Amino acid sequence: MKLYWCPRTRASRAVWLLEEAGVSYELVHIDIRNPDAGRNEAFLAASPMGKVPALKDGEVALADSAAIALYISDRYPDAGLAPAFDDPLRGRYLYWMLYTPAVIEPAMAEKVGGWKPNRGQHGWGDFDAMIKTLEQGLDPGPWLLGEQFSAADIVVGSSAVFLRMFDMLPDSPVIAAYADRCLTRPAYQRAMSLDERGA
Ligand SMILES: N[C@@H](CCC(=O)N[C@@H](CS)C(=O)NCC(=O)O)C(=O)O
Repeated sequence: MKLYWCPRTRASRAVWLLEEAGVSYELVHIDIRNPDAGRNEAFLAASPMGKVPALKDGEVALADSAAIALYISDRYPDAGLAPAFDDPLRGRYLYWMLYTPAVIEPAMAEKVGGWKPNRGQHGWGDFDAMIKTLEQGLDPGPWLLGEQFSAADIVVGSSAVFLRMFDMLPDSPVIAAYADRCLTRPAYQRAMSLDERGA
């Protein structure tokens, strides 16, 4: 399996995922910060927009960190990162899995871009609603599915870490504690050290 990756990007989320899954993989560095660096064809076949992370697993090629998280947790079910198809928790898992690309990231763009919030018309609600809804999703916690850690926590938890890193997290003890729980996971720490060493 090849993970097309660049340090200090959303690709670190996919490294964390693969470390949690315990699968073996190779990191292929794509230098997204250098527009003159040639782009690997296999990478572009997996990632039509030329964005990291992207993955090649045998015949399967795909990009987007949430899509990769869905793929890995279903393809390698022994890792226990996703509720089974007939588990009622599956609905909640899918909702939160898409929360990062569908809600958190557009809401972050709203905040950074200074866009006028429009909760009714914007698919992501607005930044404040995004934060409040996530706080509710973490009640009672400790994870989005309660006691069960899942790949949705890798995608959303890394967003919580990014929100704090970019100084965008309002006073939210619930989300701050969630981000801290993510940081203590051994797979997260291994992933960050790989990200650093590759940098
Ligand atoms: N929705 C995508 C976003 C990926 C993304 O925007 N990656 C950035 C790095 S954080 C990238 O590759 N930028 C380079 C470019 O767009 O040329 C995901 O979650 O994987």
